This record gives sequence, C-alpha cells and structure tokens, in this order.
Amino acid sequence: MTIAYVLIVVAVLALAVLVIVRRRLATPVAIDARAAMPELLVDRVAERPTLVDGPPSLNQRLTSSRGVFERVRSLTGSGAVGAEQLDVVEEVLLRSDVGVATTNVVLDELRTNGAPEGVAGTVRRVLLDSLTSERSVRESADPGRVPVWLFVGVNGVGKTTTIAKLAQRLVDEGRSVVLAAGDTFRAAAADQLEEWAKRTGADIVRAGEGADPGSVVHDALGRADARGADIVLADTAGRRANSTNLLDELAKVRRVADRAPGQVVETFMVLDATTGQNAFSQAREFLAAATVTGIVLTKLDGTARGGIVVAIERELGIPVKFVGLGEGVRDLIAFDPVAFVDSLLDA
Ligand SMILES: Nc1nc2c(ncn2[C@@H]2O[C@H](COP(=O)(O)OP(=O)(O)O)[C@@H](O)[C@H]2O)c(=O)[nH]1
Ligand SMILES: [Mg+2]
Repeated sequence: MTIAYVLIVVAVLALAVLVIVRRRLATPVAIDARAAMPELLVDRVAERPTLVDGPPSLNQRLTSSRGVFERVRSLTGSGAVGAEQLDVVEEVLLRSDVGVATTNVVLDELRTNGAPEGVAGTVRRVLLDSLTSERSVRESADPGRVPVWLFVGVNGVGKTTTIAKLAQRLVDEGRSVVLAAGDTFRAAAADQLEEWAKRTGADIVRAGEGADPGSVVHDALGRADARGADIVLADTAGRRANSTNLLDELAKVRRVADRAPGQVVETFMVLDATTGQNAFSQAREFLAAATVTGIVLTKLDGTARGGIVVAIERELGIPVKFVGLGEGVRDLIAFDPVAFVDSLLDA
C-alpha cells in the first residue's frame, strides 16, 4: 500500500515538474516571437507590393451586380415556390440583363419542379447549365508560325486596356510579347499602347497616324519572327468614317495577320458590359466581318447588369473567355462560370 502511495506521489510530482519545465521553455520563445513580429511584418509588406494589385476578388468587384441579386439570395425556404417569389426572381434576372429567354427557363424550372435546393440554389443551377461553352484559349500556332491574338470592337469598349492586361499576364508567365498598334486612326491610340508596352515589358511595333494597319501588323509579325517572340497581340481601330470601311479594314488586317509567318489563333471581340443590350447590335456587325473565337467582357465592375454574360453566350453563341474587372493592369480574369454565378448567388 505504502509503496503504491509513494509511487503515485512521485508520479504526480514528476508530472508537475514536467509541466512547469515545459511552460518555462515555451514562455520565452513566445515572447521572442512577439518581439520579433513587427519587424517581420514590415519586411514582408515591403517585399510584396504585388499583394495590393493581385488578382481582384470577384465579390469585391461585382458589388453592383451582387446588390441586384441580394433579393434572390435572401429568399428562404425550399420546395414549392410562390407567386411572389417568382416575381422577385423574374425582376432580378431581367434587371441584371440575363435576358428574357434564360429568365423564362429559370421561371419554368421553379414552377414545374419547385426549388428543392432553395430558390437561389435553383437559379444558380439553371444559370450554370446555360454557361457550358468551351473556354480554352489558344496560345500556340502551327510549327514555324507566330500565334496572333486579334482584338476587335468599337471605340471605347476597352480593347487597348485588355491587350495591356493580357500582355502583363503573358509576360508574368515568362512569354515574350509583341504588341501591334493597329489602331492608326489617331496617334494617341498608339501612344496609349506604347505606354502600356513600357509598363508591361512587352515589345511594340507602331506607325504614324493614318498608316495602313495591315502593314503595322505585318511589321509586328516580322519583328516577332526575327526575335523568336512567343505571341503577337494586335490592336485595331474601333472607328472609321463609316462602318463598311471599318469592317473591310478589319477583314484585311485579319488576312495579313493570318499569312505566314503569322497565324491568327484567337480573335477576341471586346464588349463593354455597361452598354447593356447595345452590345448585341455592335457585336453582330463585327461578327459579320471577323470569325470571332472569344469575347472579352469589360467593365463588369462598373455595372449592375452582370447577368449580360449569360445573355451574350446565349444570343451570340460565342464563349466569354475573359472579363475585365477594373482599370488596373491586373484587373482581368479568365471567365469562370462557377466562381461568377457563386459570387452572385452564394449568401
Ligand atoms: N472600370 C473599368 N474600366 C475599364 C475596363 N476596361 C477598360 N476600361 C476603361 O475604359 C476606357 C476605354 O478603354 P480603351 O482600352 O482605351 O478602349 P478602346 O478604345 O477599345 O481601346 C479606359 O478609360 C479604360 O480604363 C474594365 O474592365 N473596368
Ligand atoms: Mg484603343
């Protein structure tokens, strides 16, 4: 018995000593870490300024569009959907420019099958079902050819800014990029692109005001080929005395860009999300002149009509490949339907 007591007391004492020793050991380390922290933090912040202009957060940039969807997000309950809730869904979808056709698909689904996953969940699913395009972006050409991305769209939609953003992205990935200042309508257009070339580290080929845009693109291809550059991004004018001239000119630029050593691997039509339904009439004109392989939808940050992405894909049958979320050089992201729809509909 006594031996057992002694053993227990010794064990308890040993445990107590162990705990005290560990605390002693732990405390100074913790104090040291605290003391060192402010300096460490300052160093880190100073070292990584890119934190400030890293990829933008969708929720932050889509504030206006998220605001419109707030009323759908706040609809509670699941199962059968009442007339009032259907009205809210209809109004929100139309206000955000999702378009009549897709809005009707959503309403039919809610009427017929109710909302087993909640109203917002059902809207989310139907919107995602309508965003199933193939969105891969081609960056390489056939052997011996230089890949060209051609950018078309009316004046002011954001072509030049988009080119700068994509150039930055490609340069960040280690590619060598040549910009072709094919908007020769005003000298300021080439100046603007040249400024971006400097900032992004891309090379640029430009000519004077009124020069033939085809020859600018031709020269850019020559330069890219001679220097073994990875890709040419070609800007174009969004205006001419009349639209027939503009479209003829674009067709010609495209022919030049697609002739060896060049090969057009993507033709991006740039559309401004804030113009709403007007974007469609613009788009159709351009579609007649160029084989568009992808849409860049700019200024989604500045509009409550973010649903226009859905309408564009449905009406034009062309995938939205990138979206612009601001004026900064990193404010462009590859369009991801799940992240986008979640941003609108996740609580
Ligand atoms: N808020 C916002 N502004 C943009 C975006 N993309 C372009 N812009 C602005 O739109 C204006 C016209 O852009 P620009 O690239 O010159 O258009 P371009 O005439 O088609 O070349 C400029 O003030 C840009 O900063 C975007 O995604 N968001
Ligand atoms: Mg421009």
